[in-house]
Amino acid sequence: MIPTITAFERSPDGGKGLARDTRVRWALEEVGQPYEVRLVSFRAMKEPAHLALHPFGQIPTYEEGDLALFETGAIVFHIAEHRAGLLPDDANARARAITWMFAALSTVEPPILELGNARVLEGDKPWNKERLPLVAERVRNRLKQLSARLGDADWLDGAFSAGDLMMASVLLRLRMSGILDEYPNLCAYVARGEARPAYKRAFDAQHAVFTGKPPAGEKK
Ligand SMILES: N[C@@H](CCC(=O)N[C@@H](CS)C(=O)NCC(=O)O)C(=O)O
Repeated sequence: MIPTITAFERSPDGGKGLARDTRVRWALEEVGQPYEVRLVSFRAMKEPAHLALHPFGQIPTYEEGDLALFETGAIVFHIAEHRAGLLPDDANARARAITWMFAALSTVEPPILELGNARVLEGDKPWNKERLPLVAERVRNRLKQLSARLGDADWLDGAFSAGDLMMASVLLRLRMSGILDEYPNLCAYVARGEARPAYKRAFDAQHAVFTGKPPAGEKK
């Protein structure tokens, strides 16, 4: 059964990998699972048909037979659980890889999202000048801790896993801020993720939506 995911019909970043369907595409590419994409407009995302799939009216969603999922953590976990390539076989190593997925989404991503909000949505508020450095400091604290843990390893816990896929996806969103550059080992970590053929295929497939040149193999 070929799964179908949803993605932006028009993306704020023009398909440069920041929309969260990228992580789902990446996971599907890592495990060699072909997929279809249904593009949705901002209006359609808030209408009943899409809300039935995603209660918060967002992308991505994932449909496979009778199963409909939302939340990238749940989707990537589902893909990793049912296909080989993203989680180790050893039970403890598997549990640790899953831990890194949660860490990416619940410990590292929130301050990064907060920084994005402070920069973009709150940029014109009179209190922004005071708040922005505080928010940026929270991001730096997390990156410092993550950087210390990663050290000079290639990946967070042995071989590349869904935990790295999620962590690199979360860190990618920081690049524009310049903060990631302060942590060379995290920069190199993200670059290693982006260099993976599966990531490149995922990026190209998303980018093609906006350049009008579908990459070979993707059904439209
Ligand atoms: N926690 C959710 C976040 C989903 C999310 O924020 N999606 C964004 C695109 S990257 C979206 O649909 N934004 C439009 C909106 O919220 O109206 C996940 O990881 O799937």
